[in-house]
Amino acid sequence: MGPLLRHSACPVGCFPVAALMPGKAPVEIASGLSIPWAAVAIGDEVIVSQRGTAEIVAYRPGHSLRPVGIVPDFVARGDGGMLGLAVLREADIWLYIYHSTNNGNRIVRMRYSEGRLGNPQIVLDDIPGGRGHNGGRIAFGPDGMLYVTVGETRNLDLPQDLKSLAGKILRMTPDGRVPSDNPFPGSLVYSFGHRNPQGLAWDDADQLWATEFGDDTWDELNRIEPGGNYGWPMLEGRGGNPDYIDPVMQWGTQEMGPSGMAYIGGTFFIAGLTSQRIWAVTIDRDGSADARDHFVGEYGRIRHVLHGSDGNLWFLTNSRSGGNDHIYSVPLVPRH
Ligand SMILES: [Ca+2]
Repeated sequence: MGPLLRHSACPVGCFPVAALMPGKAPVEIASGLSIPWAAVAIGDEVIVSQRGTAEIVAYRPGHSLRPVGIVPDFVARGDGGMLGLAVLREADIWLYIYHSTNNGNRIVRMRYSEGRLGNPQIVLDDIPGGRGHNGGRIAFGPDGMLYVTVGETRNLDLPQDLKSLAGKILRMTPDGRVPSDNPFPGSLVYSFGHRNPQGLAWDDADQLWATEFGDDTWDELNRIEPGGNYGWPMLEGRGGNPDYIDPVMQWGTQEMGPSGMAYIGGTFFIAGLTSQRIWAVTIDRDGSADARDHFVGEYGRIRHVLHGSDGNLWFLTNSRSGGNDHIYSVPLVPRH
């Protein structure tokens, strides 16, 4: 498979020394999108959510975008709307969708069959939502559980309130129940003290990491521990307070503004939304990090990155006004 080796033998706590970076010349693979927020591969298709619309679309290489279904009870509101996607492959294929409603945010799942979405089943309803800081990234972990980022909805009382799902990362079974081994018995809360996390990725040791929009000073990359308190709103960025877990990396908000994240071949790729770039980050076993930015300003705001079905890094652009957004594919090459 060429030089892009995955270090599957890396023990717990160890990080590969190999690192990847985007090559030159991204190729546009989909266009005419309006604020695409998430994308997942199903078969030879890519399913895409767009923040302002109830319609889910599919892209297949060489074909135009195709609608595959409508999500009912959808409301576009502020930075909410049609947000995260995840796929569960059982006997059936289920598309999981995090979206806004009149009452907050909701996760539904819809069976994907013969190129169409079936009727929704509610996985989790009444997730706190608002005009801002809705979180919205969802992903299945290597343990088969669904992880969800929920923003604090601009209510600073909620991130430290374990009875609220706002300002949290949640962990649930595929049908929305509390796993018996969650850190707080009877609660979906996996970690707390978050502001507006929108990126989730697992490394080679199955360790969860999350990106988080800071307020006006520090954006964060956090190593997520079950039951961990990540400090918001008492702290933004590193504080050195033993009561809170400091980010492994932090960036000034103009240099980052992180939304989606992917972990590929030993490297974290982070979509710099505010900063209009892609960050490639490696973290050595001693905790020292190497972070390099790519495509600064070349493609505008970038909402999400993922490991594409062609093996490349895919990224989703996010224009301010919507209507002219793209998905690009770029090969990954060894860092030099
Ligand atoms: Ca923090």
